[in-house]
Amino acid sequence: RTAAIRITAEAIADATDPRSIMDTMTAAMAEVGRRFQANELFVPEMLISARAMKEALALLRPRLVATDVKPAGTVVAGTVKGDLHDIGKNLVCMLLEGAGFEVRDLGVDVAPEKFVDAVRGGGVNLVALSALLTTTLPNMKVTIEQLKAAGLRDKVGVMVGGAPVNDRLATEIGADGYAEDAAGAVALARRLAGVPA
Ligand code: B1M
Repeated sequence: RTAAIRITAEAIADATDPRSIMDTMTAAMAEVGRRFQANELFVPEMLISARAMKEALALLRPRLVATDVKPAGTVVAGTVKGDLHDIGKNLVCMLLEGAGFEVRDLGVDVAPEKFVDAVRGGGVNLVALSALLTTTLPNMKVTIEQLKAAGLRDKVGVMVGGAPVNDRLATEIGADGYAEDAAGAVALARRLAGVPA
């Protein structure tokens, strides 16, 4: 963990592009996932890796969110119910803020009703749902259905993402779009909010 922080601080001091530091960390985390799947790493090591990445990302945060862009809209974001993975969602939130969006991050394990309440509160343009587990994917659909049932679905754009999500699933569950990564999420959010690229 200290090594990740030290290397990140050094890269920042060397004026390395923060996006490329972020991409390096993301690739390292993908390797952690591969090793976990191959039974070479276990949950405690995944936790250590996650903590290292979160703390290193905290150093990058001011560089990723620094913006003088005009307000682009308000996004309510969260990881869906049952799912505790938040590193990717946090990255998406940081880049959205950097692109001028106001982000209301509801955190992890967010019940559909919480998303509905946040949209009901008003002033929301987009809802951003993240899921990393195949077992929690259905909660994206449930969230969209509850927005519909509350009569709020037409008032917001809904974007979805996370490792097990794809374009087809997004269409099937009635989302407005899917993005593969955080940079793609910004492009998608701009498109859905009608902000020129
Ligand atoms: Co978990 N985990 N995990 N885990 N974990 C995965 C997801 C897994 C694929 C690992 C594996 O088997 N290879 C696997 C899921 C398998 C499946 O569902 N088929 C898995 C599992 C099984 C589990 C547990 C069940 C393990 C257990 O307890 N036995 C458990 C579940 C807990 C729960 O949520 N209820 C669990 C727990 C954990 C930790 C807590 C240890 C930790 C999370 C810590 C945290 O987030 N605070 C963890 C981690 C770190 C991982 C891996 C290794 C890395 C995830 C990550 O942070 N990646 C992951 C393996 C993997 O993904 N390869 C794995 C880095 C991050 C930058 O990428 O999150 O993909 P990602 O986000 C990307 C894109 O997906 C996209 O943009 C981001 C930036 O580019 N994106 C969006 C994400 N959200 C978006 C939203 C958008 C648009 C784009 O629009 C709204």
